[in-house]
Amino acid sequence: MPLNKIVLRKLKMRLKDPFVTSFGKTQDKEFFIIEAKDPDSNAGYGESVAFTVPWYTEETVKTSKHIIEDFLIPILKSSIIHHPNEVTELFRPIKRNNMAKAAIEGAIWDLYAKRENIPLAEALGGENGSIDAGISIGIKPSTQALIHTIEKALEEGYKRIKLKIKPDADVEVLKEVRAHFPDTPIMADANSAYTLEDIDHLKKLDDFNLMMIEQPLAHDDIVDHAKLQAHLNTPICLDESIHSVEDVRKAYELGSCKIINVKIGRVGGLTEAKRIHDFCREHEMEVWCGGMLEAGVGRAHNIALSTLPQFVLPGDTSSSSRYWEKDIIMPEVVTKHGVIEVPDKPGIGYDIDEEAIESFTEWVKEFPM
Ligand code: OSB
Ligand code: MG
Repeated sequence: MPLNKIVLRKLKMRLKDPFVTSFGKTQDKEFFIIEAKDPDSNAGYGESVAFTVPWYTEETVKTSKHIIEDFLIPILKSSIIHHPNEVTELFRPIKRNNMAKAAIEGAIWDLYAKRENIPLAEALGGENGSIDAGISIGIKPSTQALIHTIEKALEEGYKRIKLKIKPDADVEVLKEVRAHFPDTPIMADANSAYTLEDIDHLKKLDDFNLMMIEQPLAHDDIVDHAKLQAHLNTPICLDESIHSVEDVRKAYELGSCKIINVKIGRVGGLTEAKRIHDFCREHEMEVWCGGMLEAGVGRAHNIALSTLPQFVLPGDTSSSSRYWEKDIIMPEVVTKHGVIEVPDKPGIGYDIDEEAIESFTEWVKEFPM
């Protein structure tokens, strides 16, 4: 795969509504679009997902830039790549910084699929022509506002509702929500807001017939999660704790969770995400694709990944319009009756909206290969 240029483009886009979690609020999304170009004018696109503040994992927009410019691009420059699944190995000498790695690796996967003239979903071994869409709803100022948002999401057809919870907004909120929506598939995401000392409190969540509780305990824990899972009927899903297929294996062996949320950025790219998928398939663990409030390019990658057969639960990939007044891809991602149709064009299958991307661009830097 001949590479002749990498373009690093810094964007800033404003979310329609601030997204609130147990850690704080995100409204302006800053990120990079990576463009990997070959001599035949094919271009592959990747999107970085680290936030400006390291509240979710340790990476930030600035650490991503540092790692991409100073380490990952020089590695690419001095390497020959035959297939995108070699990139993970090439980047292995650089520890962690998975979101920086995934942004580049994603662009190379897209370029590869375009050169092969096949959809990215097919290049990854995907089997499904459409994916089920769920929605992740941030913490709202009141339970009434939350119930209203859930009503709207259900009218739009989303197949499951994820709510954010935290220690002073959990049991009472879920009690009211469950009373309003007795049969809706609902799950709760704590973004590591609890400790094992909260075990009796967390056991109360078993009353609400939740599909799962996502990342209740520390971002770097799998031991306490195993202790907690032994006391809960509700399945635990791990998000922040999972950075690799090795982490999934250990969580599986310890019994730390029953379900895995895969995020391409958190695990260092599509190749590792696929490995996690394969492990889960072999061990009959349910898996779904999480989200990082992505713009269109990252969203398109999530859609392609979600076509793999063990993605048996609806993910957090929703319509572009849920996040943005205007997205950077054409057409935008649309959910109809809770389903997103997977594009059948080569690569990510969506075109870049050049005018839109320009309007959100702060700067562009080019790296000849
Ligand atoms: O914990 O899954 C999470 C958003 C930002 C950071 C972490 C998380 C989330 C979400 C929203 O839940 C996912 C999305 O809609 O993209
Ligand atoms: Mg989460």
